[in-house]
Amino acid sequence: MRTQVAIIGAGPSGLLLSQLLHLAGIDCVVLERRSADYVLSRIRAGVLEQGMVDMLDKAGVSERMFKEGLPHDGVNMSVGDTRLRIDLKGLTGGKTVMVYGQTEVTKDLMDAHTARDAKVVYEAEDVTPIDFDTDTPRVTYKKDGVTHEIACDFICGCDGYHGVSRASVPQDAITEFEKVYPIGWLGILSYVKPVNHELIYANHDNGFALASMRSHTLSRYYIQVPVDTDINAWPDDAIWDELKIRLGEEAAANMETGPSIEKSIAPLRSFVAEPLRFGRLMLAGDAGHIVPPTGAKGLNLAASDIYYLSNALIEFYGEKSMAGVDAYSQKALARIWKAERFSWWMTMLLHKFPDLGAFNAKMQQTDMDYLASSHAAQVSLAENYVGLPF
Ligand code: FAS
Ligand code: PHB
Repeated sequence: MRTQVAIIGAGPSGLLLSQLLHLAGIDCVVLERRSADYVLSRIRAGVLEQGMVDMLDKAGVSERMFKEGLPHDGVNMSVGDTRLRIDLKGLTGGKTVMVYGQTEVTKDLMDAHTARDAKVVYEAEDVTPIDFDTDTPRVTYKKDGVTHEIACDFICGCDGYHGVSRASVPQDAITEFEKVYPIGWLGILSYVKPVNHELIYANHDNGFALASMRSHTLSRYYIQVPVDTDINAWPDDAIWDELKIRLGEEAAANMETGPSIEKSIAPLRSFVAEPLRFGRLMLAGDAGHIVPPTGAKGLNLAASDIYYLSNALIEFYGEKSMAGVDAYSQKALARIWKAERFSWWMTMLLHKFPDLGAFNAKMQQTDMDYLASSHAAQVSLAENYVGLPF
């Protein structure tokens, strides 16, 4: 088989790239090792920056998002007794965020691919990028016991943190920056009405909690837990009790509880690989970077990577210019590191680390008090939360 762009991974990065390239008349194949149902079963991001909303609109998959998504003008934060609403819209000249789950984003992208009978191979085994340091890269994979080979011009590694793409790059050609936090987020999904019409991030003496949502009837909550926590140690009632403590009296009084329909623990890590391009192989999304979810940046960083990468490939095929491809890594990393910084800062502000100590606890409280007293500090948080420009 031959195609122009081979994409490894059918998560939001891979499917968004595939959709944008198709609309530009560029032929691509997507290779995904899991089933479509498995990909959809992973409950992940919930908050979309305007940049992601615009990308989904450009990709022609925004209809349901505009109908069912919840635009949010503000977000709430509390550290100890200091509570604060950050007026995102007022502080950023009108920018907002859209609450619309990653599962729905991925489903909308999958439906668009199905509608045009796009070449997406699910349950592709042993996907292997080959010769990407030449002008004639290839990808091999196995399906139903048969080995296939795809000749292409470019390979886009959209296969997440544990994917094969970054792992295929020679160790001396890549530098990895990583910070692993000794905490995880235990998340639950439950068909109960959200406790507040906007998100609440709370740093309580017991630890971090987040009240989020997917709709007016489906809530998403998280509590910080030690990274080695056994999820069976947290029955639903214990989670609801802890959320009531950590989110404060007003939230506790308004909180509707119910059975969890999903419960999982995600470890927290900051990670960046440099560069993101190796000859004809480019990394995008979680394949190239990971942020702790505290800043709601993970999925949204995939959007800016795909913005730069799709434009670079469209330029290559349209103008036979490698300028965009050559500039991809540097452009993407400039925005990635700023999102890494914001996600790290929000994580350090809002969590009770085992080795925090009295001084760092004072710094957290003082950081929050400064935020509450400074318009400039709130503008800074707001412009990062709604998303820095692409
Ligand atoms: P993904 O990991 O979503 O997709 C990669 C795809 O590649 C997967 O479908 C995988 O099966 C496939 N793949 C992997 N190896 C392969 C191989 N060898 N061959 C073929 N296919 C292969 N972000 C937020 O903003 N907010 C959150 O609350 C949040 N929570 C998260 C919770 C968890 C547990 C995780 C893991 C991530 C979370 N994220 C969150 C970040 C998340 O949303 C990612 O940023 C987003 O999924 C990035 O999308 P992709 O780059 O497409 O990577
Ligand atoms: C979510 O709704 O899953 C969510 C929202 C904001 C975050 C992280 C996760 O920062």
